[in-house]
Amino acid sequence: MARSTAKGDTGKRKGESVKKAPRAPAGADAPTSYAEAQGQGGETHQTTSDATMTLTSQQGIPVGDAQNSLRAGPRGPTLLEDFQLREKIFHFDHERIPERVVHARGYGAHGVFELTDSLSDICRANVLGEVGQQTEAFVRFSTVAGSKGSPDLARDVRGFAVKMYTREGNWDLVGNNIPVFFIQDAIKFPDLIHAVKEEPDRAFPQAQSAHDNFWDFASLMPEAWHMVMWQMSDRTIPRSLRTMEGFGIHSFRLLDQDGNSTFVKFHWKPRQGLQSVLWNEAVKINGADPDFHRRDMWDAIESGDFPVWDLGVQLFSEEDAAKLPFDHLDSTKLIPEELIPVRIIGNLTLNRNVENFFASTEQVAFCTSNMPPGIDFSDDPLLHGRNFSYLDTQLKRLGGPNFTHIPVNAPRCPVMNFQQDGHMAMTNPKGRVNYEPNSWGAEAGPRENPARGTTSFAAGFDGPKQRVRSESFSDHYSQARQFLRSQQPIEQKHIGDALTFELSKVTRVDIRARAVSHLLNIDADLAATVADGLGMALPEAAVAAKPTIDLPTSDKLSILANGPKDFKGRKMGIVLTDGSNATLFDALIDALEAEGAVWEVVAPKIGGVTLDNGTAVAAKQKIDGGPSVLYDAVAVLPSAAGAALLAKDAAAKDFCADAFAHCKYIGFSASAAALFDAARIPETDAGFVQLAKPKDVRGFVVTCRALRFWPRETAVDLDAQG
Ligand code: HDE
Repeated sequence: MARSTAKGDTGKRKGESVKKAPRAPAGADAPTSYAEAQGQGGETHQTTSDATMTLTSQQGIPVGDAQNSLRAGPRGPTLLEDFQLREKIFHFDHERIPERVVHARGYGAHGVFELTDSLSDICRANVLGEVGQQTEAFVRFSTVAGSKGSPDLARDVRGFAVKMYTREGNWDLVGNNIPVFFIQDAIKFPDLIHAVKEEPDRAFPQAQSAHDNFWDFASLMPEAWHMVMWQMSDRTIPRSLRTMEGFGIHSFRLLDQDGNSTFVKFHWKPRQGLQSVLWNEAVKINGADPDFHRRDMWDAIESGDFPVWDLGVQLFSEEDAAKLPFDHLDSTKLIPEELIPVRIIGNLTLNRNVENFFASTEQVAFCTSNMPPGIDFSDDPLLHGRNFSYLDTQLKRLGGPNFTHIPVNAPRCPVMNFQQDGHMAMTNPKGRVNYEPNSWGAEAGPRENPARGTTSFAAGFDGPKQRVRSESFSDHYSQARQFLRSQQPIEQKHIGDALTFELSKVTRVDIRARAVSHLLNIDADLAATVADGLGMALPEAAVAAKPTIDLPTSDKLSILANGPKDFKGRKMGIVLTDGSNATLFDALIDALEAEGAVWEVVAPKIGGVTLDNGTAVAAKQKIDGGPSVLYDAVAVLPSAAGAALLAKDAAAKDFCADAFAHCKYIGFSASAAALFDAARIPETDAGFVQLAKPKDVRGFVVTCRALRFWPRETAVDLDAQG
């Protein structure tokens, strides 16, 4: 056998192992250096300017053969001398950084925040003062409990973390898609997270709260039960990251030039409207497309359908706060919008996908204490714990104190101080001076600036030092009841179904009973429904620190009352077969595109179909790869022969049966009837729209704006559907 040797950069070799060296893709915009290829700027070491770049080691040493390691003879041992092999494997071995201890599974995108209404009268932060000003932003959405590779549709709270690169430094609003939290004091956070994550001996279940440990903990923590109501609602199975609200949760302070304070709670409201999936659907989406949410976000941004959220603020004074029937410093409480309205002051548009997931989404480091002068903390004890935790966790995750040098974390305004050195320091103070005060005149470097710098609200404290929970935090059930009763009946049913499902996964009967004992303090009917669903007798109500009071209901707490007004950005799955009606199909896609909706053809073969006028249409999904759970509505338009064929196909029958069970609007051609029969769809209802002629399609798309035909749900009643 001939030796494999590289001969110059033509890559010519002798004998049987001759292979061409891989080439970088040619193209006018091919990067000319590693640094450029990484999008990180910096010095350019490689000067090759044509489109064919030479592969190099990390040290810039040109590589002639990247296919074979250096060995003593063709069948001999590999040599330690092979620095190319060692460097490549060494680097690979160190590719992973610790995943986040919570919120490990996440997805990020770049965007811009624009202020539309100035708060300059009450807040000195520039980002909230100058109307029309645009501030670069990065957002990372996440689930909480699952690991990095867990599925997107786990029933879980979603993180909604926004970094705004303001002119006065980074402002991180690290929120969730639920406006309250499980616990009142940060010291309980490790317990909460340990309880919800996989159980430590067996390392399962992954990414779900439906297990003994979570419900054991929750049932011993009365303060958790407001959040539990939200968690068991459809808020935790959103249709898309684009259709969720975001909340800063805590009260913060806005400070004016004179140090006067106004309390504020932050809200992100999606212009896309609120929308969720059903639990039975979520379970199936996780199998069909575990990346459902990230794919949806990526596709929307790539197609130019940029999601937008309005930023709203609830502003209130110390006196307003004193009049609230609960303590606003307690993160298990929200302030209903009916009590303090949300004022919209700006909007956030996500308009650019990341170029590299690791560089941006994985390395982004949020910290609740990142806020420009003019925004300050309230005394929420949860918030103070977070301020410590986030900085601490970045050190562990990103490996040193210089994570602010990573492009996604670096402020866009000047950074000037005398902090230096440390692992991976990319910038260091220049010149001789690295301390202050100093007397180096023109070279003295930056100095503090009382007029521009951060100030804290001058709150006075005179209480004794003690470990104590304020009496004002002790009403645990009234807002839980308010949330439940603010839901529409179908949403209330989902909460009951979800509780029943989750508790049915709890093996210890006493834990189930203790959980239901809290429900008795929230709503007797809900408790009875869940107890019945579990097949158990009603327990005694949990001992309540304070009796539950009836608070007025609030429409803003319902998803269905705050849905979209159109089908824009939603996706239709269109089932076609050979011989499907071309005029109908053309009319349908015209109507969908006019609405701003997207569509995919689902066909028996991925190669596509030939319509009745001879037109070939490519398929996006083969029928078993595109189940109806991936779509907001479906159109089933087979030819008669196609329907007969599909009627024998399990995936095609599931497609229809699930679309029916999940209350989706279904457009259909007359010949689809054979398939519906085979799918055992009992009867067509008002959620079915027959598409006989092209003029029928517009009405169908308008019907789809309602997203689901809910009356069907009570008829179908999927077992354990949440
Ligand atoms: Fe977090 N949380 N958290 N959290 N949190 C983290 O920081 C923590 C809390 C939230 O996309 C960690 O960088 C404590 C509330 C989001 O990178 C960690 C407490 C809210 C993200 C941490 C809370 C959140 C995190 C893990 C109780 C909603 C993801 C990785 C006092 C307002 C950010 C990291 C991203 C991440 C600690 C409670 C939201 C360990 C101690 C309340 C969206 O620092």
